[in-house]
Amino acid sequence: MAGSGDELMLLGKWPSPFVTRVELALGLKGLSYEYVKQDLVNKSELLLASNPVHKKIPVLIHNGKPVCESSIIVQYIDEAFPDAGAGAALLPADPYERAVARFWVAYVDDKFVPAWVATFRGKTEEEKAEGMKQLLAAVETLEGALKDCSKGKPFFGGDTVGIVDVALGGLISWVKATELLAGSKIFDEEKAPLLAAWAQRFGELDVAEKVLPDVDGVVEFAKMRLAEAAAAAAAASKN
Ligand SMILES: N[C@@H](CCC(=O)N[C@@H](CS)C(=O)NCC(=O)O)C(=O)O
Repeated sequence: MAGSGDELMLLGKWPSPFVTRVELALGLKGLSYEYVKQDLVNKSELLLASNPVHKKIPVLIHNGKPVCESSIIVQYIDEAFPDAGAGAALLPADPYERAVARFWVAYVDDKFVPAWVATFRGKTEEEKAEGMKQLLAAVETLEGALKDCSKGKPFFGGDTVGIVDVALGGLISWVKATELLAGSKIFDEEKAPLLAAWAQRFGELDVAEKVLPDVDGVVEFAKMRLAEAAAAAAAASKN
């Protein structure tokens, strides 16, 4: 467990990118925790009781108290365990820089994630193409954000990984899997060179190597889910 009486339990399921964010934050802080795998078809009493509003993973349970929503959990971990790990904070110390970092985390959640989801969950080819268009626009915006936030340093957080790195880093395997499934580049070396180099650098961190789901596995998982969704849609159209 986390030490000095702290008990941490993570309700998760492979290969959720939102769970990956929390695993990254816990790993960066060097915190140990119990991983409790969830069945999202038959949700456990523990999940339903811990996240009664959204009923989604991840949930972090700290000494019996649940914290929900991956971006909030990551910030909670940083604030609850300020001295853990190598000592580097995920949130900047300066209030203005904290606000800027939180803005970009919200941008990833509100713009990047829904566009990425639409690239493979869109009901028609047009919806998927529109998702890809919006995703590439978000990538272009994030390329500028990386330039401004990093100020020539390796990460959004500067010399060390910050909350924006964790928010976007948790999605890297899925972005790569989507590139393979869609047959087009998202973190394109030519159109978004800083972001492409950042993704490579982030993926090489020890914590990322341990935690990021294997890309081929994610591709297989996504194909399986898409086939299931297509079969369910076909069955529904017959009724
Ligand atoms: N905004 C949420 C998204 C979490 C989410 O979508 N979790 C999915 C798994 S990847 C889930 O629990 N789905 C179950 C459901 O929707 O019933 C977060 O960042 O934590």
